[in-house]
Amino acid sequence: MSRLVVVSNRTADPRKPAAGGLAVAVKESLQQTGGVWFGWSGRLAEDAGSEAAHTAGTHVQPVGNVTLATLDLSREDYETYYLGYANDVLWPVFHYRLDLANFDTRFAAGYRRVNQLFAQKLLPLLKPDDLIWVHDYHLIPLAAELRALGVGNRIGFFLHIPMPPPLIMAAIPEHEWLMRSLFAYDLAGFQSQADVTHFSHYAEAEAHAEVPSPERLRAFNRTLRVGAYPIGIDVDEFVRLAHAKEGLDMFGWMREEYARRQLLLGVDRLDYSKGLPQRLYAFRELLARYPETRNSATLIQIASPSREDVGAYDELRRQMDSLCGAINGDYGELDWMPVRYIHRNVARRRLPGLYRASRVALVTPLRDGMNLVAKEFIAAQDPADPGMLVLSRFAGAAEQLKEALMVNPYDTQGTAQAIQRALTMPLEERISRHEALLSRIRKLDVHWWCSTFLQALKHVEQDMPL
Ligand code: GDG
Repeated sequence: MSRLVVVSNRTADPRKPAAGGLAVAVKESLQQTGGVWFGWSGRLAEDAGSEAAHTAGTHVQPVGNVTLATLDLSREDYETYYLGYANDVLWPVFHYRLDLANFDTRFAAGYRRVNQLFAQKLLPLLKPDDLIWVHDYHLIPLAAELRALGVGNRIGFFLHIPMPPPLIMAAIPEHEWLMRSLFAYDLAGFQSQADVTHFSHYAEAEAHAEVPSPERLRAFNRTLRVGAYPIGIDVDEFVRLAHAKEGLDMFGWMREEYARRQLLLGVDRLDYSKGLPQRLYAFRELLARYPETRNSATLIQIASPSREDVGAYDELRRQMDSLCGAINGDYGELDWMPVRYIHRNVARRRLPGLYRASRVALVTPLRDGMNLVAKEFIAAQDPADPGMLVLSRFAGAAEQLKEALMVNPYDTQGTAQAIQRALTMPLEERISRHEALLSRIRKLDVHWWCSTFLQALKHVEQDMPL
C-alpha cells in the first residue's frame, strides 16, 4: 500500500480529540499507511530575516506511526504568504469579494517563495511511490514546485473553498500562473459540482483546455482529472459526543435556561464569507414581522475569533457589535435578550449539546466551500424531535442537503419567512426531512470523502511530469 503524504498549511496531532477538521479526515489513512503530515508549525523563525527560515531545518516528530513534519516561517514570509496572498487575495477572491482583495505584488512573491520552500523541505522526506495529497488555497503552486525538483509521484489537490466563476478568477493578476500550476497535479478535487463547472469553464476560456470527458481537462501538455468530492463529517463521532457527559450537560443546561424560549443557533468563524450581518438583518425582520417571536425567539450566535491580523475582519467585528447592540436595544425586555452574541471559541465537546438544544440552525453564508456546521447540526439532533436547518443556497452543502429550508441570505424578508417556517414546522415534517438529511450525511461522511478521493488519485492515469 502506498504511503500517504498530506500537505496543508497547518498540521495537527491526529490523536488529540480537539484537532477536528482535516485531522479527523486524514487520520485513518495516515495511520494505515504510516504516513507523513507536512506543514507550517504556526511559529515564526527566531530571526526575522527570511534567510533564517530558508536555511532552518524541518521539525520531524513521530506521533504513533505517523510522522508530523513542520517548518517555521520568517515574519516576512508569514506576512506576505499567509496574511497577504492566502488571506488577503485568494480567500476574498475565491469568495467572490473582489472589493476586499489587496493585490500587492509583494504578496505574490512571498506566496511563491513559501511554496518553493515547502517543496524543498518536503523533497527529502518523499519516497518514490508515496501518494501526495495537498490541501487548499495556500498551496496551489506546490505540485509545480515539486515537479520542478523532479518529483514524479501522483499528486492530488483538494480545494476546501469555492471555485469562483472564470471572470472573477481572471481578476487575480497572477491567475494564469495559478491555473498552469494546477495542471501540475494529477487530480484536482472540489467541494461541489458547481465548483468543477466553474473550473472547467475557466480552463476552457483562459487556457483553451480541451475537455475529452467531464472529468478530464487537457492543457499545457498535461491531463488533469477533476471531480466533486464533497467533504463530510465523522457522524458517529459527533453522535457519540452528543451523548458524552459534556454534551449532555450542555444540552440539559440550555434546555433549562431557555425553557420558555425557542432557540436559534449560529456557529461560525467570524468571517465576512459567513453572512453574519445579513443573518442579523433577517433575525431583526423576523422579530418585526412576526410579533409572536418577541419575548421568545433567541438567537445564540457563536462567532469564534479568526484571522485577527487581517484588516477586513476588524470592520466586521465592529459591525457585529453594533448590530447586536441595536437589536437588543430595540427589542430586548428586562427578562429577554433577543441576541446572545459570543465572540469566543466554545469547547468542541460542548457544541453537540448546543446544537441539540436548538430548534433552528442558521447556516447562511454568502459563499462557502461546503460548511460543516450544517452537517454537525443534523448529526446532533434527536431523531424523534429534530431541529430544522435553514441553509444558504450559496453554501456548497446546499447541493447535498436538499431537505433543509433553502434561503438566499441577501433576501432579508425571504430569510425571515423561512426562519418562521422552521420555527413552526410540524413535528412530522421535521422528522421526515431530518431522516433524509441524516442518511445522506451518514453515507457521504468524512471516511467516504477521504477514501473516494484517494482511490481516484491512486487510479488516475499519469502523464509525464511537466
Ligand atoms: C473551510 C471552508 C469547508 C466553529 N466555531 C467553533 C468551532 N467551529 C468549528 C465548527 C466546524 C468548523 O469550525 C467550521 O467549519 P466550516 O466548514 O463551517 O468552515 P471553515 O472554517 O470556513 O472551513 C468550508 C471546510 O473548510 C472543510 O472543507 O466546509 O466551506 O471555508 O467544525 O464546528 N469549534 C469549536 N468552537 C467554536 O467556537 N470547538
